[in-house]
Amino acid sequence: MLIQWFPGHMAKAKRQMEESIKRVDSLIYVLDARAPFSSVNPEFENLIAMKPVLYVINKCDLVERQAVDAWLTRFRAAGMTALAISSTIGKDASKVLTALREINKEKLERNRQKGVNYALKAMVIGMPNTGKSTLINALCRGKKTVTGDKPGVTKGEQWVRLDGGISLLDTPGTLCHSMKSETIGLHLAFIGAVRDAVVDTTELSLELIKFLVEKRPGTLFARYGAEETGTPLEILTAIAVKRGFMRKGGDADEDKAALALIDDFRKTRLGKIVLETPEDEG
Ligand SMILES: Nc1nc2c(ncn2[C@@H]2O[C@H](COP(=O)(O)OP(=O)(O)OP(=O)(O)O)[C@@H](O)[C@H]2O)c(=O)[nH]1
Ligand SMILES: [Mg+2]
Repeated sequence: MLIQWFPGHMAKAKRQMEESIKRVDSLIYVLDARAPFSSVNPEFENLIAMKPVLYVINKCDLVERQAVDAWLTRFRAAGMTALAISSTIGKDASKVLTALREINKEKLERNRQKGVNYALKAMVIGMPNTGKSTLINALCRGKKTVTGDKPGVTKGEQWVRLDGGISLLDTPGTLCHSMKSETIGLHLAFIGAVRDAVVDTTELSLELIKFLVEKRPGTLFARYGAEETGTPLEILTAIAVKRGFMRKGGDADEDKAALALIDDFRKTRLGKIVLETPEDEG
């Protein structure tokens, strides 16, 4: 199943980011803990080559701790500055500011020696729905940016000034023109980085079933009492029957079951499930 979504606002956002990067000291690159590899956008290569980057693995509350630790180890081994947080939980986000000062240490020190009280500026980038605007709100302890449970909420750039002289630039989440692989596209769709309306959600749910049966056997049985044998469609039908999703004529409503399954996955009602590990990526 091929996933493709690159609306006009993303193309415009990319052009703007290429301009705005000149005005910032560094980048905060927000990744989704469920798919840290797939949420790295190959089209940001030119941006990350220009400034120091702080990689923030966000939404860590949605996966097991050891999965996050494995990714942190991988990123750090590759020489990347990375940390893991949940923007929606307590003061977790404040770690980002400490790390941001750290990656700009030399610049801050140079300015201090010159007697300049320098305010850091960072651009927050990432795939859609990874939690960029939520992170900024957590850091400014307010609701300065609009957030939402779907991709493409932020439509244009927005500066937010924090106490202590740091300014953050929120940017619209952007995907790439074409996905590097089918799996990457699927993972991005599972985590809600792709607008559901442009995806066949029933087909997507069959891919999710395939993944779960292979990598997390027992999950679907535990949640729905559905036997995990047969084709993904047969399993989806079983889920519909178990959940009582029936059409007027008495047939199972697989489309409704598909939506419920995807929603259950996103809300961790199937458990904390990471989609990819560093080993998968070789
Ligand atoms: N569970 C969980 N949800 C989070 C976390 N951070 C953000 N979210 C949720 O993820 C959804 C998307 O958050 P946004 O901040 O709007 O994401 P964004 O990256 O700005 O999205 P775009 O502007 O569309 O690119 C919202 O429903 C947030 O509440 C987190 O750490 N954990
Ligand atoms: Mg946003």
